[in-house]
Amino acid sequence: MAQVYLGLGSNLGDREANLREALRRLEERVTLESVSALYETPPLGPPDQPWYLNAACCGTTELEPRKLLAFIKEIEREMGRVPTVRWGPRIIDIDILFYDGLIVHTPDLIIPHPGIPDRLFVLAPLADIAPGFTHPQLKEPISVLLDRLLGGSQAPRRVAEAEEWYPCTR
Ligand code: PH2
Ligand code: MG
Ligand code: MG
Repeated sequence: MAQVYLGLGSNLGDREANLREALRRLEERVTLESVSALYETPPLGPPDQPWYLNAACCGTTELEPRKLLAFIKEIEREMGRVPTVRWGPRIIDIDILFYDGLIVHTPDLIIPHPGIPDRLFVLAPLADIAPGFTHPQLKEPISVLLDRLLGGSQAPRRVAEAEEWYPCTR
């Protein structure tokens, strides 16, 4: 059994409903322990696309990393995600952020997710559910990574608390 942290994003259609649907489908193989607040964030990448809603969750799973990736890709595909330009708009994006303290470096899977220290839209929701989690390569907790990236500027806007948008059963 592994503990995993996942990042979720959507900037097309009913973004909140898409994130909710993704979590609902994830629950088939991932036992959710916590879900972050919902954040509205400006797009990283091509600027001519809608703002994103982003969130993060934590859960346990029996799936090994590669199987978890395949499961996630299947959910993205079933929800109607179509291939587009790098960092282009998408109905749903689910990224493996951490898988226990594991470090994986293969062409199609990198864990921890390489964008974590540079992305407010990942760090802000992650800090809700795992402020003390130490990044296995950077050896620093999420809260420190977030504070450094913020550098005094404002955190992304919280648009809904966890209980409001995805009340967990536990
Ligand atoms: N995901 C991307 C590219 N750009 N921008 C925001 N604000 N949020 C995202 O989740 C995001 C992005 C590629 O996965
Ligand atoms: Mg992504
Ligand atoms: Mg992705």
